Amino acid sequence: MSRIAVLVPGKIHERVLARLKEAFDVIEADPLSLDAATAGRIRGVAVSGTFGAAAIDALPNVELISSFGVGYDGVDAKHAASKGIIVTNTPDVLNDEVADTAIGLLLNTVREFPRAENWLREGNWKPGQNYPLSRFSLKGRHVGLYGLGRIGQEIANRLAPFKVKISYHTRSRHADAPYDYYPTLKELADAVDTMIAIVPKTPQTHKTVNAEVLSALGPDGVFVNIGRGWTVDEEALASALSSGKLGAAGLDVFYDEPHVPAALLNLPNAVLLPHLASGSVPTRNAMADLVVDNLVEWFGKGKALTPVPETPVKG
Ligand code: NAP
Ligand code: 8YV
Repeated sequence: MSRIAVLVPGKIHERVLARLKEAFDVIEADPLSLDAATAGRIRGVAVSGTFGAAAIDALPNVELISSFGVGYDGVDAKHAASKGIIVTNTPDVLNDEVADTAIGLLLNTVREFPRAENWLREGNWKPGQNYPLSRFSLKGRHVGLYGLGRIGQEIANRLAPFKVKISYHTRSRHADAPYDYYPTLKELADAVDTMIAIVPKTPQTHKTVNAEVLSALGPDGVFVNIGRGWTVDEEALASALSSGKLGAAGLDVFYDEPHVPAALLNLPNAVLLPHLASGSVPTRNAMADLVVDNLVEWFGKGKALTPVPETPVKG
């Protein structure tokens, strides 16, 4: 009997490919370039990146699209749902890694550790010469979390021992969260001096961190983004950082990756990382396993492990 065909439309973690090949007939191709017979054989997809409506429509018998990453903004999940197709993502297995990165990025931004290390490596540490004191400290800060989901809650858990005050903004209040809730992002920004964004890329979050929000954080304010670059007006951010309206920023994500605007690259008060928050070998392996396990469970037992909320309930 021939094995179930699974399409891999582009580059993906090598463990996904290796494990898929043990269980499925893996076809590595662009869905729009397939002949009708091959397209008709494909029942599953494993994707890292984009998989839009045209790609979905090109596969008449696809049942499940397994997406690498917790953010699945590259996959047209609504269109898939309208056709009864399941979309899965990789939640939870990366919470700790991403939350750890958020804390590291926050400390690097506030205390300037990357700049200080560069200063040392450039041979500037000589008798009588010390790196200047950092302008900011984490001590006594009031941190506002824009997003208090799976990862946001882990960031909050890690912030508590730093003895900072924690508040948050989401659309719905978490009755059990011991933090002050602000019903709008602007109200949160007015109340805090430090903001960490960890919200998904949706039409509602587009450029919500704008000039008004950044000014509200103020000249001693710090902004960290570990969610999606989509959420930030990058021009307004660069302008606020260069004019001193905002103190400093730490960014793991950008609007048009891998493009990082020169206006940000040139700023001394911005710490910039290449979207690596989940990027350790163990965590990426766990994400890869979940991508494969969703396909294996669906085709073996008729139940997807981690369907996204848009997906029709099946199995
Ligand atoms: P999650 O559990 O779904 O949490 C999302 C949070 O965002 C919730 O608290 C949600 O609360 C809030 N939110 C959503 N839309 C909002 C809006 N319009 N206004 C205000 N709050 C809103 O997701 P997660 O697992 O924590 O992941 C969050 C995102 O982080 C992912 O979607 C991904 O884009 C990003 N991420 C980035 C990296 C990286 O490498 N840098 C790694 C992992 C994840 P309400 O629904 O109550 O509004
Ligand atoms: C990954 C992420 O880097 O999970 C997410 O939403 O942004 C990151 O963990 C990305 O998905 C891998 O391409």
